[in-house]
Amino acid sequence: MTTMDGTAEQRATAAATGASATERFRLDKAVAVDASPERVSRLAREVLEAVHSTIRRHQVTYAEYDALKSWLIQVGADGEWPLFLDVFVEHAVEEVAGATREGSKGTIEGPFYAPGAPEFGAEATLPMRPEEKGTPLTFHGQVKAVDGTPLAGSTIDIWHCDDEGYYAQFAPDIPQWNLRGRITSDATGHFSIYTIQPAPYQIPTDGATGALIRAADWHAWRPAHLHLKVSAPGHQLITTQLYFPGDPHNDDDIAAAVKPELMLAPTPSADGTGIDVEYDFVLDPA
Ligand code: MBD
Ligand code: FE
Repeated sequence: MTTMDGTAEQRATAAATGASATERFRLDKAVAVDASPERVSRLAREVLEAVHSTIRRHQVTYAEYDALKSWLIQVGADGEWPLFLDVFVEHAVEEVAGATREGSKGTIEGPFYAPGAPEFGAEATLPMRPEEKGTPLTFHGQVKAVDGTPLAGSTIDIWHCDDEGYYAQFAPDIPQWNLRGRITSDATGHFSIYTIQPAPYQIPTDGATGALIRAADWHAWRPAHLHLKVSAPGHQLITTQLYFPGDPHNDDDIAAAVKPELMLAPTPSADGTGIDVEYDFVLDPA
């Protein structure tokens, strides 16, 4: 929903979305990492030194220090740590993690993945509401190894927002698995997915992350994207996103997650009602 002044109406509140994303993270990812005291000390010290030097360089005042404190408290109160970190920090972690992979490019996961989506064969229509709005999208492709061998029985776990920018399980009144599914490639590694084109996504503007964006006069937009996790036995899982040419925010994604290799090349569908895209995934050996 975009109003005439270009701001989206908020149907999902930042705090409700944040609470869901925080709970999701606690269930799936909150594991202890086995880091040595030396590594913890080095990383923590360097981050703190960067903060100290920013304070000195810009002569930060007590009023500004207290504004920072209130803001950090509010990020937690709104449950927005997953959102804030995935939007502003995850891209650097992904860059490091993906640097040595030969196969398809990955990019950030973001805060809205939910494991356990419904499973399908090689040809699937994603779960959607009877009157699901949006341009019909057909997505074909093949999963291969780096040497070109087709990967039969690989899993394409796809999730995306609806035509208004809302994700099932992170906005109210959307069926649990809407626009989410796990597709299994056929004997030649191929798959076909029928869905609708997702809308550009505006991160919640009514929470702490939105307050920072407003105070800094940034914008809150991510270009329209499909999220995917592609995996096959004996191969490395890739987490990625795919984008649509012409989106106004492909060049200034607030989450810095767009890469040229992740741009789709849609063609009009044969019946003229939607678009077709083709994209192959190449997985590195495990
Ligand atoms: C999203 O949909 C998203 O993909 C990311 C990375 C951050 C916030 C919302
Ligand atoms: Fe997203």
